[in-house]
Amino acid sequence: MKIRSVQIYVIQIPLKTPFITHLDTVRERQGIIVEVTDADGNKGYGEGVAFSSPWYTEETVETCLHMLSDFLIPLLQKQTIKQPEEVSHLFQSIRRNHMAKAALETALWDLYAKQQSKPLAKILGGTREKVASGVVVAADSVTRALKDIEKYLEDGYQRVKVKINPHQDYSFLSEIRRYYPNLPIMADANSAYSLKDLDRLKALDELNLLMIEQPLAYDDIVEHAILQKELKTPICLDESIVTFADARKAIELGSCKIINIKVGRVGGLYEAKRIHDYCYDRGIEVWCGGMIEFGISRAHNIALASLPGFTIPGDISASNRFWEEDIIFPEVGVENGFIHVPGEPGIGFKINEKRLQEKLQAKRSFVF
Ligand code: OSB
Ligand code: MG
Repeated sequence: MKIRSVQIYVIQIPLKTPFITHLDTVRERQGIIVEVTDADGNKGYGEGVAFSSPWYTEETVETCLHMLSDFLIPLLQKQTIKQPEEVSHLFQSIRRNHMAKAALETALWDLYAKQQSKPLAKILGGTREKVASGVVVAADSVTRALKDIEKYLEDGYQRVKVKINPHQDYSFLSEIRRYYPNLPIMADANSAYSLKDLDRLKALDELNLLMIEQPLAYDDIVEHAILQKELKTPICLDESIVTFADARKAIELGSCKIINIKVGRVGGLYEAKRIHDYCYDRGIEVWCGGMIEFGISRAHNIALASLPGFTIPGDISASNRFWEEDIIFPEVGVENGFIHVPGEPGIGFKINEKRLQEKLQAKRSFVF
């Protein structure tokens, strides 16, 4: 792919409103933008989606910078690659650190698609012209949640996900259900429960939720299998699925009926597509997860969600869900509940240089 240089930009932008979960409250979003330039001057972009602290996974912005600078970029400098499919294999000598890997791997996919003058969605095998858009409500009061939902429904979102925990579940959700009897609602627990809470979780069955996401420990697919047998509501796994092998094991064990695929969590688009293909062949529904991301990762999500197995609206919202101003042109918008899949080469969005410079905290350059 004739890579000439890699630039890393670290940015930080405040969220319009705090994103509250039982694990952490995100007010400021730090992120890593990776820019890969080839010998002809084509540029591919990727985004590192780790947070500033390790509350969602073990990675952080700092660990990603370390991995990229000291291991991943040097590997790429040593070895020429023909296609982005080879990158996962190249990175196999480094254990985990999936978000760091995905930041660079996704940039190479964008670059490759631009070199081929094709939309990334088409390169990946996407079949949709638009993807269904869902939104996440991460508030700590039902009044706030209802206000947010009202606004999001006006914006056209098709599905609402609500963050839950043992202090904010049945009465919280049933209040929302009372206002919106027919709304597709799902709940995400981010591992707030254990099997001791079986009755609390069973009580949610009557609320007609689309699914419950990651109710139990992030690393326990055995207990999720036990729970799924007790629940009518489908379980969706998020944190538990960090590799293709995890997806296979969880499906074989009956730990979930649905999988949330996040490109960063699984180490890149190649692994994300492998999980999609495996689920598609077996009739397991998948949807694309979100990471409170900036426009570059959002663009990669749109391309991924255009694959045929993404049958459930994902956590892919408009740029203005989180940001006063995003770092891409045009910004991602939602129209009648859908996001248009770009037809331009690569991710189909340009970088908003002015915004990037305005929010820049640090920059590193690597010449090949
Ligand atoms: O558990 O899905 C999650 C955001 C950050 C970390 C973990 C999760 C989330 C979300 C998605 O819920 C938010 C979004 O980007 O829309
Ligand atoms: Mg989740």
